[in-house]
Amino acid sequence: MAYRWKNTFTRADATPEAHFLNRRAFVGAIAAGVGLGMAGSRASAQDTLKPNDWDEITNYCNFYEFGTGKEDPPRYAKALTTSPWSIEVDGMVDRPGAYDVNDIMSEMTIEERIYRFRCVEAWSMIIPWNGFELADLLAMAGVQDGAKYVAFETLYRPEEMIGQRYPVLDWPYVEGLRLDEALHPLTIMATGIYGKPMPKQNGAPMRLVVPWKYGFKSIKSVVRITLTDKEPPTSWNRAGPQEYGFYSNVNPNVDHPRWSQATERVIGSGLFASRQPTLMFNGYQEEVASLYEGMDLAKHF
Ligand SMILES: Nc1nc2c(c(=O)[nH]1)N[C@H]1C(S)=C(S)[C@@H](COP(=O)(O)O)O[C@H]1N2
Ligand SMILES: [Mo]
Repeated sequence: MAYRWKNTFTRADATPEAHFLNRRAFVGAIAAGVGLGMAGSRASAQDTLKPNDWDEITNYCNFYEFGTGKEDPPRYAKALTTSPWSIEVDGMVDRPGAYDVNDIMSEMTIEERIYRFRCVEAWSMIIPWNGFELADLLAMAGVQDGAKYVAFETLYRPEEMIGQRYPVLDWPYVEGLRLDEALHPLTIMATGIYGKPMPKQNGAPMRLVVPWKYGFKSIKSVVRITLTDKEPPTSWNRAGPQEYGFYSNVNPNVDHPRWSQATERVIGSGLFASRQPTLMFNGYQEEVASLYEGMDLAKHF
């Protein structure tokens, strides 16, 4: 197996202490470079990131299923029924099926991960997610040899998702990762923010978070995960193939055709919103650069 396999799953404990301890364990493991083949300097910096506050994270959203304005999701996502909720895991897996999100969560170790978040529109935040590694969910389903990609799909329910009544995107929203990206320990399924359940506008009950890629790769309110041997279609690539590639790694040296990606507007920095330089792979270069060794990142944008 080219990837980490876990055959035991720790029962999640949602107490704040457990979040704290698990987070410390994660940061400690990274600082020591355990199993990740990396130096500690960059990753330990994540412990010093100062998160945006709750109101900023939950009131400035992109979730086109509820409209295209930043304030639309907070207003309209209340209509979404998030329980019961299951995720269909299918394709090249040993144990396909509809996994109830509560069952998934009870099998997973929920950690806090404070990550940079960089939207392709050139704004950024720091978000204290709670969640578990996608690799653990994939191990639960049993990835078969030959699988090369993971495809994701968001709920399609126009009765509750008013944005889906308009052909802004080809619904349902779909995304994809290469299998090694999906199995990377930085890639998580997020189940909450600030120790609270995931707000509906941020992708309840469970959404992907891939911190070194532009925000649109972090697909919300996931209902299907498919293991496949072919590169899956992605919503924004279908909508604008010249503007949004499959990889969409944060890269200050490869501009969007219509704007620069060299800097980003920091959400919450006040009236005269400050800009800061955008970091290669959104600051996760040491952890993920090896995934793209030998690739022309301007071609595979
Ligand atoms: N299903 C779905 N997922 C989505 C989107 C969307 O419109 N629909 N928007 C993406 C974009 S462009 C961004 S920047 C992030 C925003 O996440 P946040 O609102 O939690 O900050 O969600 C991503 N995931
Ligand atoms: Mo975005």
